[in-house]
Amino acid sequence: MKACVVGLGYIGLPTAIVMAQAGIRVHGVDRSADIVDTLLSRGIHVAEPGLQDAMLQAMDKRTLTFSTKPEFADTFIIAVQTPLGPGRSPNLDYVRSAAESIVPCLKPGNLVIVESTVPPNTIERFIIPILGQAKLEIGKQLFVAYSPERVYPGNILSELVGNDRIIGGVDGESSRKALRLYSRFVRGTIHTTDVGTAELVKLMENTYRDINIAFANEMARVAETVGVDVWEAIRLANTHPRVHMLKPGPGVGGHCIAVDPWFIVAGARGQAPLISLARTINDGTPMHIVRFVESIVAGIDEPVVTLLGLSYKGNSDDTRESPSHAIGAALERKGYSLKRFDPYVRSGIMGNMGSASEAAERSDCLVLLTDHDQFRDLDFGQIGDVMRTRLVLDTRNWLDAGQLAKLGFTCYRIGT
Ligand code: SAJ
Repeated sequence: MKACVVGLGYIGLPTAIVMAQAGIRVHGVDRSADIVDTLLSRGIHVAEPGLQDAMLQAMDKRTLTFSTKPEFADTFIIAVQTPLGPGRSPNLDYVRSAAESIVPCLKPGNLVIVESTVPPNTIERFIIPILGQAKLEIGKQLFVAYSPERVYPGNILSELVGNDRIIGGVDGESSRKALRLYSRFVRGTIHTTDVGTAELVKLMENTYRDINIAFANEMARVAETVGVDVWEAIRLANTHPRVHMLKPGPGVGGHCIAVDPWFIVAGARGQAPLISLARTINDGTPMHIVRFVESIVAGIDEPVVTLLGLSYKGNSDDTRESPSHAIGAALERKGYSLKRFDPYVRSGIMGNMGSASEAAERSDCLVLLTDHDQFRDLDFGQIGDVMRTRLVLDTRNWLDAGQLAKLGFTCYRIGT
């Protein structure tokens, strides 16, 4: 069995590696020569625990190869990005060129699986016509399925194997063939369905999370207005057996949850007002944080603000769609001097400084944006000593407010 994985990003590369570990011969393809060169020289461009070691083992066993061009194989997996295009419409350019690139390699009996997140009906209306150029009869000579990735960045290797998987074949035989492939390395339950349902399930999962985060963010503002601590209220609400509220924060980042709900809206012809509203609430949250900061530092002459955390979520170096971009830019537009520190992001990138103390020097207010574990261990005594004014805004309820107060800080938390 040989598989060709097209797209070696944070889904395609781990998938190729896990399949190779399961004894499948895998050829990984990326159109970026830089990425392929990095991998061939045993480096890695995806920061994910354990990934590089697993990749090197597979390369050493010669079950994993890389190049910029697809090769003949039994199965082709498309795992390229689908960003938002202008007007919040899905940009399928990468999926199109990935599908076109495999057409010359397709032979009777091949299976093509799309893992990229796509709008409803993309496989039937967009992918099948492209694959049709191979002149193979779908369901008899060429088999096609959609199987969305569901892994959690930071825990990808274990979730790729352990999570349940959804497979939607364009027909029964396509589903069965895809099931046989994933059964080689998935330990979770594999659920088969039709292709349209599989496409929608993926979008629903991330939209479910987005809507629930929007609810939490809205409740934080309600709590601020009525004078209640939202964190305590959420903790207590979650003691109800059927309530599982998520957490408010500085906004929703990453390239999945902040993007995928728009894929539903784009195809829903006005039937998704709740989804649009949730997106709008979450997209408006960074400006709420900016107003919060303004109110805290009001009265300070030429305030200096320090952002703690630039990545979109804790213990990650990923800054894509991070709320820190919008918050930093808006504060700068308003004339604040800004300093930034994130232990996971390389120095210099986005103005990132070498240490928290350096970023806090002469600062008036720390704004904690990311729930990195390391931030809990910072020496706030030393940090306070170099600050001009000891103010903290915690947007994640992450720091020990009592401890900070003892060190002379005035602490604010969103949602209180
Ligand atoms: N966030 C909150 N409050 C919360 C939870 C998250 O404000 O209670 C924020 C985070 O800080 C972050 C954003 O939401 O900025 C998204 O982070 P996340 O950790 O919820 O999810 P992602 O984007 O890293 O990964 C999601 C996952 N989807 C679900 O949990 C339904 C993952 O399983 C998907 O594979 C991934 O999207 C994807 O690629 O689609």
